[in-house]
Parts: sequence; structure tokens; C-alpha cells
Amino acid sequence: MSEVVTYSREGNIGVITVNYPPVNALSHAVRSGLIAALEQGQEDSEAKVLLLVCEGRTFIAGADIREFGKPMQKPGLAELVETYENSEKPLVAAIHGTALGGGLEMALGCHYRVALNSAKIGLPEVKLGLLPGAGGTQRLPRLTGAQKALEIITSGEFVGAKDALALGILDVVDDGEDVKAAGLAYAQQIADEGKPVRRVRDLKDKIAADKGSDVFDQFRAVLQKKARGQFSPFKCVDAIEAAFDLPFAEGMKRERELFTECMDSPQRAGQIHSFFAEREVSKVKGLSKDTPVRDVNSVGIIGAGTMGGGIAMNFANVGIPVIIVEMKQEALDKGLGIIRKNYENSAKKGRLTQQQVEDRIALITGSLSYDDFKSVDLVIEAVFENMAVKKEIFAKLDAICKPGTILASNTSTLDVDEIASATRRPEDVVGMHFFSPANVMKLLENVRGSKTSDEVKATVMAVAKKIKKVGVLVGNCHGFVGNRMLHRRGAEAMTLVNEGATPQQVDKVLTDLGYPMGQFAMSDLAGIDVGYRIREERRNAGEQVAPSWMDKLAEQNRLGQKTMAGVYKYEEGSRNPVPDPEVERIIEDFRKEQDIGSREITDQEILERCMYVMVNEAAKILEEGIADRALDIDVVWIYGYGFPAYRGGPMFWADQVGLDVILAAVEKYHGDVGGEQWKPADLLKQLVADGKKFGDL
Ligand code: 3H9
Repeated sequence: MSEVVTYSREGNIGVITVNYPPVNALSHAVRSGLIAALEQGQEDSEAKVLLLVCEGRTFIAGADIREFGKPMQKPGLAELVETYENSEKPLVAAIHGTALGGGLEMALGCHYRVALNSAKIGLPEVKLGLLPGAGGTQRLPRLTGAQKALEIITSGEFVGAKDALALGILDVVDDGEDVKAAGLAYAQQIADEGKPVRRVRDLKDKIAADKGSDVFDQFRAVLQKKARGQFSPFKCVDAIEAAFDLPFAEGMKRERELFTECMDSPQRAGQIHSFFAEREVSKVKGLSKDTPVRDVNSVGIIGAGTMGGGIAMNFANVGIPVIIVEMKQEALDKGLGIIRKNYENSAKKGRLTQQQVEDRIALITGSLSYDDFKSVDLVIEAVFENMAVKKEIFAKLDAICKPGTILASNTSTLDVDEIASATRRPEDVVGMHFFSPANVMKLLENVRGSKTSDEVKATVMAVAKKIKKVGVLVGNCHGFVGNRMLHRRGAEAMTLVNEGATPQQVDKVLTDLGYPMGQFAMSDLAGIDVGYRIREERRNAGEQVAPSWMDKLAEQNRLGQKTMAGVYKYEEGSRNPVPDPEVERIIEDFRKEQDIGSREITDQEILERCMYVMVNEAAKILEEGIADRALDIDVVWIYGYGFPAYRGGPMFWADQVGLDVILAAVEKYHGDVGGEQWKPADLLKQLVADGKKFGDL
């Protein structure tokens, strides 16, 4: 008997227990252990009903993702589920934690399902670029009907136990906390009542009700918008439809074919890279797991603007009290009002109850005095990007805050060491760069200064997890990882338009790659004045910053969405960018003024110049140690800038394009376009010379 799966008996219930930390994934050892334990249960004449239950924090969380890409050793997962479903003795699955993917498919192969109230179920394969490949697409619709199965499988979202009960996926929900006790009680009831085996594959009602329905085509039309460019969501729909068109065994075959297509797709590789990268970033190089972490039980925020307010909500959402300090009562009232409005909107959408809204708002207090920061554990400064102002604030904080308070800046570009130099405790100073809207975007780019202590680094990474963000620790330089790369892309995009491309052509190339919005739609969202002010400041400081057609927009008060006109124009109440002939004219005039001849620019050139310029910069970022690993950069771009997770992040994407191809293009553009941004990174040259990839670093 394998150690990861055991068989025992309690009265007349045979108990099959999986114990394979951390998440009881269905590795080869678990699959073969499950077959052996089932055989034991069948042979045990005293056992009337069999119970499948798991040790540890969760029921089976799915196939073992680490085995993907290698040939699947027998027994396969679909075969395992089938063997369970074929059992002549009734089988009960008892679920706690999360029954996900192959885990839920195992439970669907059992004849009855009980779950703790706190449990969740789901088929998240689509988030790995896959579809449920062990009968999930065939069995779930037999319980829920087409619409719900489509929603659950194509979204990959988890469903709470109560909802799963209402949908017919579970038979019983138990209010207790002991999953084994709940499972035994339900199994006993089945034994006492002499209930028969009940195989999901034999259920017919829901299939008959939705057979031939147009729900599938309607759903595909919705996905065309929601999952544009993605492969597996559409394959999920095909597989679910097969449950309605084909007998069970043939439906299973169809599911297998579609699963294999997904498994072979590059999107699957990208998604799985993203999955592990997201988990890997929390393990910071050179920072021991035992580094002490400071308690953060209260937070101070400076600035009640959009950023400050959004940041405050993150803490209130997890029960941590926040004090926001502003200069003027009016600004404070406005900021607090916006926070309330945001929470009220969530309540309207059914995401929060009114009580939750009130509880969270009660945790956020406003003040006009820094004295209220005396005893907080963490202060985050979120005022506008001006070094002199930030230094003044940090000197004040240093004088007021208790020893041990972490002093963080939400700066998106400025030198954290210079900010720290305004204090007598640079070891307690760190960057915490949130992304707008801060209550929504998942990335937290934590910036270590040269003197930031390990304890402070470990604490801000723990804070990220606590407030449900993905924290990435990066080094200190202008723009850090994300914005340093973005600035390169932005400048290149602007130049491409100088040379003859249209803004909408540039944006389309980027959205076709999978970004939710293009460079210029993003500028309109952020405000054209932001980039303009930065360029002006640099010019005033004597730097050589070429004039730009975007300066003209700012000078004409076309500031983006907020003035309903920027690079695009906007209709009242809409955020949809509409190309504007007026902007075409401004660009044309600018070209004449600067004596730039316009030429036809291909989409391929746009893709190369916007993406390769970032990859080249990223190689320099790695070379300088600003990012520790290529995967840190991938995670920054996926969670901070909407880079499609199915492409694995810009570095994984670059590895797939081929670093030799990219280097050749970078060298060519260095010759044709020139500039520091196209100077090939030494690391890129080295990797190509060694025949290596970013992933090998
Ligand atoms: C599938 O089932 C395909 C089938 O339909 C058909 C096949 C034929 N495998 O997230 P955490 C590791 S596809 C291997 O930090 P949490 C994870 O890497 C699968 N390892 O914890 C981490 O390792 P480490 C469908 C896995 O409490 C550790 O466990 N299932 C797997 O925040 C802890 O993870 C899914 O997609 C796995 N399946 O969240 C579920 N899952 O400590 C994916 C986790 O070394 N998993 N690990 O960094 C999750 O959504 C979350 O991990 C879960 C726990 C909610 C379970």
C-alpha cells in the first residue's frame, strides 16, 4: 500500500484517505494509491459504503501540474475516475478546502458528495490553458445543465459550498469543521438507508433539457469579447457541447482530443509558467525563510487622492485599521467620499453586504495631523512625484513615528535611497509601488533601497500576501522594473507615430498580442499631462528630450479621458476610444514642422519595436540585478500591466520568439533608429552566444 493513500475501516464504512501535502495533487503515486485503496475497499466484505477523504488543508486540488509535459504514467486520471465511478459499493466524497480540477472530477466520479460549509469547488483548468480532462466537461453538465457548466468551466472561478449545493453539484453541506466526521456521518446514512450507487454519467434530465439549445453559440459570442485571443475557453465550450450531442463514452473521447489540443498549445505552456512564477516570486533570492517579520496591525497613509484611497481600501478589506492624512479638510472629505462610493458600488453589484461596507469604512479614519502616525506600524506616502516634497515628508515621519515603523513610499519612479536619506533610519525605508486602481490591480512592486533591512523586505512581502496582492521585490532605479520598461515602450510607440504609423495601428498591434489596451489608450486613461509634465521637467533640467506630437495634445488641453479628448476622443459616459481626425491633423502638422517624411509602417515592425525594446531593457534590468530573475519581470508585467498570462510574461514570450531573433532585430534597430534604448544588452548577447534563454538564468 502506498503511503500517500491509505485504506482503513470505521464500523461498516471503508475509508480511503489521501495524504500528499501540500494540496493532495493527483501525482502518479496518489493515482496508483487510489486504485489500490479502492480494490481493498471492494474486497473488504465488512465495508458497505466507501468514503474518500483527504488529510491536511484541502481535498484534492487537481492533477499534479508538475507532471505536465511529461508522458502520463498509468493509471491516467480519466481512467482512475472511471474506476471509481464503476465501483459496485456506494462511494462518498467528503470535501474540505478546495476540490479543484481533477480533484472535483474525482468527486464527480464518486456517487455522493458532502462538503464543509467553508469548502469551495471549481474546474480552474482554463486558467492553465487547459480544459477539465478527466470527465469534468461531461459530468458537470449532467448535474447543472449547460449554462452553469459553461460559466463554471470557462471562467475557472471557484463556487462556494452553498451555491454548489443549490446547483446540484453537492448533496449535503455540513456546518461543522471536521471533514472526516461529516463524511462518516453521511456515509453511514447512505449505508443505513441502503442507498444504491448513483453514477453521474447515467443522469439524463439536464442533458435532454438543453440538447440542441443555442446556448453554446450564444456563449461563444460572449467569449469572443471576453476571451479574445485565447485558445482553451473555446475548446471548453466544444467539449461541454459534446456532452449534449454525444453518448457519454464518445463525449469522453471528444474531451480527450480537445484536452490534447490544449496541452500541445503554447498558451498552456505560458499559463503554467505564469502559475508557478506567481508562486515563485514570494521566495526572494538571498532572503532566508526565517527572516523575522514585523507585525503590521495599523497603517498610516499620506494623501487621500486616487492612489492613497485605493491603498487604504486594501488594508480595510482585511481588517487592518488605516489613518489617512491630508493637508486640507476639503481634500480629505473628497477622498473619504470616493472610498465610500467605491464600496457602495461593490455593494450594488452584490460583492459586499451593506454591513461589510460599514465595517470597512469604520476602519478608515481621516486626519490633518502627522501626529496621528505616532504609533502606526507602517506608513505609506502616496503624494505626487516630487522628490523635494517626499523628502520633507520622510523627515517629518522620521521625527514622529515610533522606532520600528516601516516608512514606505508609493513612488512609481523616484530614487528610494534619496528618499531614505531624509531620515535617520534608512534601514526602515522601502518602496511600495501600487498600481492604479490600487484596490483592484494585483501587483505590488516592493522596492528595496540599498540600506533597507532584510526584516523590512520580508515584512513588505508578507504585507503583500496579507492584502491579497502579488508582491515582487525589485531593486532601486528610475522606474524600477515595470515603469522603466514601459517608458521605453511609450517612447518607441510615440516615435513610430512620428514616422508614419497611426496611434490606433500601434494600439491594435498591442491588443492583438493580448494586452487589454494599447499604449495610447493607456496614456488617455492615465492622463496625457502626466508624460508631458515629466518631459517638460526633464527639458527644464537641461536634458535632450525631443519634441513630440503628444506635447501638442497636452498644450491643446487634450488630456485624455478626463477631458473627453486625448489621443482619441470619447463620447459622454463612454471609455471607448474613438479615432479622431483632429489628432491625425495634429500629427500631420507636427511631421511637417519637424520635417519628418511619413512612411508606411508594418504591424510586424510595430510589434518588434514595442516589444523588443522592452525585452532589451529587461535584459539590462537583469544584468544590473534590479530584478533577480526573469520570472519576476514576467509577474510584474502580467499583474501590473495586463500582459496576457497565456503568453507567460514578456521574458517567457521572448524565449519563445527566440533570443537570437530578438538580438538580430535589436542590432538592426540600433543601426537604423539609434539611441541608448536599442544598444544591445550584454546579457542578451551573452545568452545568444551560449545558446541559452532567460528561463535558464
Ligand atoms: C487538472 O486537474 C487537469 C485535469 O482536469 C485533467 C488531467 C488529465 N499540482 O497556491 P499555493 C503547489 S489541472 C502541483 O501557494 P494556496 C503550489 O505550487 C489542475 N502543485 O497555496 C505551491 O507549491 P510551493 C487543476 C500544486 O493555499 C503549493 O502547492 N487545479 C498544485 O494559496 C501551495 O500552493 C488547479 O489549477 C497542483 N495542482 O492555494 C489548482 N496546486 O509551496 C491550482 C498547488 O512549492 N492550485 N500546488 O510553492 C491552486 O489554485 C491553489 O494552489 C490552491 C491553494 C487553491 C489549491
